Amino acid sequence: MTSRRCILIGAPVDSGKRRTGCLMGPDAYRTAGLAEALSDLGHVVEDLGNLTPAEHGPEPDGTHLHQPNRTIGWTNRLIRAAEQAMPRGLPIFLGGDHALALGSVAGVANHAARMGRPQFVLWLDAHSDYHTPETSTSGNLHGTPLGYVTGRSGFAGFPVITNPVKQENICIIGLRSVDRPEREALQQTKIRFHDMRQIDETGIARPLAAFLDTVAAANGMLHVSLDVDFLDPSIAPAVGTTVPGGATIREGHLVMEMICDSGLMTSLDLVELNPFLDERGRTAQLMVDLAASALGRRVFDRPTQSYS
Ligand code: 4U7
Ligand code: MN
Ligand code: MN
Ligand code: MN
Repeated sequence: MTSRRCILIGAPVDSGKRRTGCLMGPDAYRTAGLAEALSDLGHVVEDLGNLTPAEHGPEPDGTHLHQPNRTIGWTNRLIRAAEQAMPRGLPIFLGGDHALALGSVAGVANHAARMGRPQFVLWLDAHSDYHTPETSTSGNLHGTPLGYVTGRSGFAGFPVITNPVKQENICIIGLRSVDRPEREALQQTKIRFHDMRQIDETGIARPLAAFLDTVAAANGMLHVSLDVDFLDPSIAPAVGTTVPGGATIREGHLVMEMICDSGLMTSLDLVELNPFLDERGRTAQLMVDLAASALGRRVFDRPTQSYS
């Protein structure tokens, strides 16, 4: 694959849920050798270090939401970071919990709009993260980024979404835990979603290939958001929200290898790693290996494949 400038952006967001520890994620990825893995593949790697949230108000009393204002601060900061990085290279957002995607996706979508190109999002997750602050019963904002970036209402105090990602430009793969209000809302949308039962039946390559074809046909920009809980907890234990029945190591790598072959990925989130829950760094290592697959690591070179 052609050499890219990979811009590592540490985003130790830990406000998206109550169980803490994701703030250690960026340094776990560094310790697991992310920069070295990417430079070994011939890429130029630039590490911007860790961001801090933009200035924000104190947390309000009497709300079911967990740390909304800190999350607003992060969102403002990450939109700016994404907008600044996109013209220079391929940003890799090192989470941090999935609340970071409120900012990363909103920011890359602003850049795509400036370029006059459609933004697409591939969401690899056990959960659909399509809540709004109003529909969320947990009050955990890491369950809301797809609701936010598609322009759902209910995000009072958050930066206004100027370039919503079109529903039909989103594909979610890996689902096995969807709350009732999310399921009912999701079924009214044009979002493509594939649960694990479908993956069992068709394999993971088929729905992914169909989505990548659509992105290519539209000359789209592709943001990939990889939640650790996409993977089965037996291979990726370092996550607060374990749901059994997730993707295998090979399914994870195949997704990343196909993304690489497509040449379409323009930005990437690595989210929800909680190193405090890890076993000898194996989840951090697996996430680094998956990122390497997305950026060209392979056993043998193959001619460009058509999967559909
Ligand atoms: B993650 C949940 F209730 N839906 O809203 C919620 F099941 O970023 C989970 O995908 C959200 O890990 C999970 O709290 C957010 C819950
Ligand atoms: Mn998620
Ligand atoms: Mn999840
Ligand atoms: Mn999670």
